[in-house]
Formats: sequence, C-alpha cells, structure tokens
Amino acid sequence: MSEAPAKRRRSVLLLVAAGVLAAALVVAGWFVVSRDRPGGTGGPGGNMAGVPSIFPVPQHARAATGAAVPLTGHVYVVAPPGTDQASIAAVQDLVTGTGGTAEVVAQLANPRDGAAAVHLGTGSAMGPALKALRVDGDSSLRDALGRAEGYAIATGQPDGIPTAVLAGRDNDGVFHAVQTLRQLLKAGSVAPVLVSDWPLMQTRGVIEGFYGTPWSHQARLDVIEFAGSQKMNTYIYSPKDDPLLRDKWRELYTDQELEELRELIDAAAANHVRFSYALSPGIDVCYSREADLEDAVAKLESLYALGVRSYVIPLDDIATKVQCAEDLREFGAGQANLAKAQASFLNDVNEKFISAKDGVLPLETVPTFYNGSPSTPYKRELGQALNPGIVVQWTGEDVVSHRITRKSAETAGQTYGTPDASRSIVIWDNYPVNDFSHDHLFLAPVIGRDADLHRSIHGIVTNPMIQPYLSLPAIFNYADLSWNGPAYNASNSMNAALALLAGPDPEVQAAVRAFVDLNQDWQDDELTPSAPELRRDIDQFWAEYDAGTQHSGALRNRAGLLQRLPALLPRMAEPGFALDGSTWVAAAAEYGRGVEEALTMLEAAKRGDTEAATAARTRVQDALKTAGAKTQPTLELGVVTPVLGNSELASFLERALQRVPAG
Ligand code: LTM
Repeated sequence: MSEAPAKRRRSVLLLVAAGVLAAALVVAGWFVVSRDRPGGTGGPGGNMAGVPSIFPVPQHARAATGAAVPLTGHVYVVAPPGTDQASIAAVQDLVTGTGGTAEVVAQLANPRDGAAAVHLGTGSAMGPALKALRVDGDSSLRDALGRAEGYAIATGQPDGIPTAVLAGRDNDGVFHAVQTLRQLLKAGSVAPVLVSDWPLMQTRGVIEGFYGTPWSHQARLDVIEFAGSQKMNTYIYSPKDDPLLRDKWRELYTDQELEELRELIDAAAANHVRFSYALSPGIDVCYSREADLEDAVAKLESLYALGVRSYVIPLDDIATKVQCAEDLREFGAGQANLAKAQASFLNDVNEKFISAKDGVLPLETVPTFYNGSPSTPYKRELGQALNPGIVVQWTGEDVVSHRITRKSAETAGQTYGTPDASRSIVIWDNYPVNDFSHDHLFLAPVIGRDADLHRSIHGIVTNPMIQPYLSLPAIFNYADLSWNGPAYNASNSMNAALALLAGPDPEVQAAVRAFVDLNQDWQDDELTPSAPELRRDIDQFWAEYDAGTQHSGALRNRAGLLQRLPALLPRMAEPGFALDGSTWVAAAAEYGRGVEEALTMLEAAKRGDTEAATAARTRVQDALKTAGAKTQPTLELGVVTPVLGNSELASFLERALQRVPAG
C-alpha cells in the first residue's frame, strides 16, 4: 500500500474516532471487564463532569462557562513563526474534516465576521492569548506549562471571536494539545473547557522487540502515527528477526534500506515520536575487541546521519558468558565478569558515540539478566561498572510479568545502580507479545501494573504482538497508563480503544466485542478470565437446558454473530485489525456454525427427533474439525491452529456431542 492512502485512512480513522468515542462509551456495558484496578478513578468523567471523554485522561480538565467554539466555518489557525508544522497541519485537517475552512496566520488582524480562531504555540508566545481568556493565572495551567510535554487548552470569546488556545510547554506539548482538541470536538464544535495536562512518565511507547515475522513498513508507519495520536513518544526498532540488528549486526544498510528507515524516522518525527534504534551485537561480539566497538559505532553513526537521536544496545537472549579468548583473558569467566565486559563495551559506546554527538538521548541497554529485582553477582557488577547515565530496560520480576509493582521497580533501580544512585529504569513490558504463544491473540486490557509506577521508573514500552493492528488496543492502554497511571481504568481505556478501532456501526462494535471476548486468555486466569461473555452465555444455556426452561437465546445469538465476524470485522474503522486476525476470525465463525448446529442437535434430541439430531451431530463434528485446522503461518513453527481463548468453544461442542451419543 502506498503511503498517501494509508495516511488518509489513518486521519479518517482519527476523525471518525472523535465522533464515535463518546457515543460508543455510553452504550451500557459496551465492554465490561471485572478486573479494574481497585481504587481507580473511574477514568474520564470522574471530577471532569461536562468534559467529553479524553484518552489519556488529562491531569486536570473542567468544563468552562461560555459557548462552544465552532470549527465549521472560517477558522483562523493563529500560529506564530516557529510553531510546530505537524501541529498546524493537524489543526487544519480537523477544521477541513468538520467542513470548515482553515486559514493559517501568524497573528490575528482584522478577522472577518463570524470567524473562529485556534491559537497554537509554545510558552510565552501564547501569553497574550491566554490572558485574553483570563486563564493565565490558573495554577494548574501554569503547572502544565512548566513541565516537559505539558500543554493547556482554554476556550472563550475575546472580542466576540469564538477562540480556542492550545499552549504547549514545548512543541511536543503543542502536538499533544491538538490530539486532545480532536477529542473535544463534538458535532463540529470544541466544547468549552480548561484542560491542563502533562505526562507522568517520560518514556511512553512501543518496542517492536518480538521474535517472529517483523512488522511491515506500512504497519510501522501506522503504529507510529497511532502512538503519536495517543501521546506516546517512543518507538524502539528492535525486531528480533531482522538480521541486520542481530545476526549480521556489523553489516551496514543498503541505500534502499536506509531510505525505508529514513521514512520511518521522518514519520516518527512528524508524530512527535522518537525513533529509537536498537543494535544487538551480543550474539558474537567480542566486548574487548576494538574492531567490534568501531563496527558498532559505525552502524549507529549511519542512523545518526538519518536523524536518529536515541539508541539502545540490547544484550538479551545471548550467551551468559563471554565468548572470545580476548574477553576471557581480559575479564575472566563467570556471570559477574560478563557484566564487567558488557559494561566496558557499553561505556565505550557511550563515550565514543553517545556523548560525542550532539543531541543524543541517554543510551539504553537491556542486560542479559533483565528480569527480577533481587541482587545477583551479575547485576551488582553491572550496576557498579556501567556508566550511571546509561538507562536499563527491565521486564519486571519475570520475563512476562503478570504484575509489576512500584516497589519492585524501585528495588530494580537500586539493584542495577550503586549504593549512592539508583539506575534509571524503563520497563520493557512483555504484553501483549505472543511470540511464545503464536497460536493465541492477547486482546485483554492491560492490568496488574501499579498506578503509581511512574514514581519509580523513567518509562514503559510495550512489546506488542506479531500482529501490529491487533496490538493497537493494548498500545492504547499503555499510552493511558504511562501518561496518567492514577487515572488509568482498564475497562474504560479498553472500551475507548475498541470504540476508536471499531468505528460508528453498532453491529460492527458488537462483532468486535464478541471477537475480543474470545481472545482474553493471557496465561493467568485469575487476572484475565478467558472468554467471560461467552462463558456466561454457555453457563446460562446449560442451566436452562438442564432445567428444561425456555432458552434465553443468548448463546444462539452469539453463535450467529460469530458466523458474521468475517463480514463485519473488515468494516471496522481500522481494517488492519480483521486482516491481522483473519485466521482466528475464520475459526471463530466455524465455531459459531458449530454452536448453532449443536443447539439444533440438542433441541432435536430433547424432542426425540433422532434423525434431525444425527444430521446436526455430523455438522457439529464437521465444524469442530474445520475450526481446528492449521491455518496460521508462523516464522518458527510452520502453520499452526489459531486458538481462541482457553478453547471454550471446542469444549462446549465436545460436551454437546457427549450429550447426544451417535445414533
Ligand atoms: O523480553 C526480552 C527482553 N527479550 C525477549 C523478547 O524479545 C521476547 O519477545 C519476549 C517474549 O517472548 N521474551 C524475551 O525474553
């Protein structure tokens, strides 16, 4: 797919989203999960009555007095010189998307009658506009404009001109303000509000860090745009199966490959997402060999030339001891000595490249032992020897951590640091990654992360699924919890994500909900009960069937909906979702057919119609067989069977078949 249509598609998705989000959220019980963090604030609304839903939930938002600001007519986009071009373009898109006409001006002089104005810019340039709205003294607004990436939005009618002011602490803040403006836009008007907002975590993003088929170029562009629209600021390029990052780490890119990378880097910049390049030399690096250091620096340099200013040297999933004679001689054997060797190499990269270049962010690494907070000889040595400015990525107490607490992250900071100074930690969060379970999709909301994690870490990046578009709901959740953890509510966030991706059609929304329900099964049943809505319908069916009472029909309705999934899901606002999940969708439809036949079989058996029961029985067996076929290609395991949840549908069919023995 070429870039232009995809870009347009994404913008349409974002615009549609603004319109449908609120509507979808008020549909009672749109998507109910029973595992919100206790004590969560309830997400949007809360003390923000009268303000449309905004995700991530802002630090402060309140309804203001006065009229809404219509963007359907002539709108002056007032942007002083130097204002972020991507933000200006996004506001223009919003205005034209609502049917208005946008005119970009550096200042407002002789506005025409009936026009509205949207001012945007950073810091002091926005002072007069905020003053004209009489909000310049507001303490939360001052707070927002004093913090990195902070922003404020205020509305009013100075000189009778309907006006919205979007003020950012910096250009990132201005861009975030525009993302909020999009969500404030209802029926062509911006609701009267005062929003003061900033992120609680400094790093918020996605690490493409899984094993398996790497994402396509287009998928990366789309995910980067999605991440930016949800106020994430980081995309780490680290697919395990890209040979030029690991096996052939010394090799430089061809001109064509550099061109593709440049496109990603530029897209990231336009979306205020930092493109972070992760080089993993650990497979065969000799830490003390000068030539290897030079090769690593040359590779990083080649990306610097394209505009990359953020780097990671991951050393995960490699040998747990040094591998060349020089290292053995210089550092010795054993895990503590491995840490010494790695620290020496990383410190050299830091000195020769990161610190020597202009504008490069602190180097990050993933230690070979990257999970668990208690001290070990390896971690102690790494903590002591590694330059204190180097950030460590850590996956929690486990590789795939069901819970991550503030306390354990704090301990990790101490363990990878020194007695005097804690190490800055970024959580590499292994959810919803499915490279250890290629046959499953993980569509449950992100749960089990402490609300106040931001107090002990620098940031969090999610390691997504091999399927990029199916990862968007979890990415949305991570954007919310990393921006404002205390206000994160898993249900609200997931409902909003699915509303955004589904679009306005209620039938499509119901289909998304039914499909997502089937893909909740993330290892820990207590945290993520598998297929809760389906199980409720199945339990209700058996209770009614065994009691001989009238069947509610809920299970039959669900079976019908599952059969329509292949037709309904491609109509989502985000069509990539259905494409990514096509084999699971097809299996779900087959199971749906099986359930319908099973109900027919059970009813026929009950009324003594053996012939009809036997015929239906054959069709149930056929559906069971088709649904269980191997249809999902994988890089490592060949073609596998797409598994739905904890196999509740197959179990139901088996149970039904047992009830009606072959005649
Ligand atoms: O988690 C880390 C640091 N490394 C690898 C990832 O590449 C992989 O995706 C996850 C999940 O299987 N586990 C790892 O160990």
